[in-house]
Amino acid sequence: MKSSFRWYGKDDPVSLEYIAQIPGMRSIVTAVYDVKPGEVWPEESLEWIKNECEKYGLVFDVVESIPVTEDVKLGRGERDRHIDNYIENIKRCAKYGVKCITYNFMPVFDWTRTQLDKKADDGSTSLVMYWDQMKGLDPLKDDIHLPGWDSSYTQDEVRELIKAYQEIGEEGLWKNIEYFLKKIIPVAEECDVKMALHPDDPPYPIFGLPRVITCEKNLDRYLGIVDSPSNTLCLCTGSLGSAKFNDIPSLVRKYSSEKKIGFMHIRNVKILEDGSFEESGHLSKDGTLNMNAIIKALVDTGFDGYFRPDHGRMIWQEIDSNARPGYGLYDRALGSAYINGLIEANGGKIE
Ligand code: DNO
Repeated sequence: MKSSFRWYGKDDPVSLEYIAQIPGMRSIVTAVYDVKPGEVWPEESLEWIKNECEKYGLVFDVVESIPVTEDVKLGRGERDRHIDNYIENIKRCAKYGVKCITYNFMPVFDWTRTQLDKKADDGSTSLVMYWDQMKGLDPLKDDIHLPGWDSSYTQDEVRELIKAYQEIGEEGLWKNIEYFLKKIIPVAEECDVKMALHPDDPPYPIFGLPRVITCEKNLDRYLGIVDSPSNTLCLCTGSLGSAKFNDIPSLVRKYSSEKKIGFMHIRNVKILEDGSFEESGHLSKDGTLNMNAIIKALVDTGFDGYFRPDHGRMIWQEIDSNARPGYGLYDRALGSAYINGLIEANGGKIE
């Protein structure tokens, strides 16, 4: 398995030098952040990332993410131009050594949380989604700014998008997914790149928006649209695992045996009585997921793709460092070391 770590580029307070010092670290997961979704990434930016990583003995071979625009997801407006640019971006990434590209099909908002700095008893903070903070919020009526949401949309734009998604519904979204996949997967295959689809986080509809990358049946449907070694999942244990109906070790075992996992996001999450959840430390005992069963499933099925520790808590005062919520150095590095231990103890190999 290939150990990787997310890095937000030159503005990330977590340096490549520090990342390279994490035991077993190999690959950097990043993106070009200063280009609007739907546009083409300059080659110089990709070359710069590759060279920076190499200076520290790291490999730039995973992209997270090339964003899929709302026009593509809604099947309207500039869809075809955006897909052409997406294809060009896949080719460019491949030219600079990228082997795996993460993306998602979540309408309007990526991950949804109600608080990014919930303090635990030990003083650490983490991201949470509490239903009692969500209840009563109606984005069609209220001006809502949930943490982590793209603030480039005005409230009116958000309302228009929500209505457009409500009109196309789940089946409309599936149709647009199919259109997109049929265009991009053959190109990714030619370029020897795995496209790794990130599940919806959390894996159920929010504010009446259709969300379909949520459960085993829908993951099967997705993978069945184009049968190709390049059509894979970014199996995020914390996203799928924030709903009790997903049995994560069994999903990992199944999709890894089928060679349908391009990338593993590995973190724990604690589901509360009412379905709310808190991002916990990676250790099994601290959350709801059995982390050893997840790693054992990967090792038993010969998984040789990329994995990364996912969100960490903020510990040791790192909250003051300006690192993005969930993306500080310390707790993710602890998560990485813990995952390494589980891999080794199960007889797996870290490349
Ligand atoms: C959250 C991340 C997601 C992920 C995208 C992939 O921290 O795991 O934002 O990067 O959904 O497209």
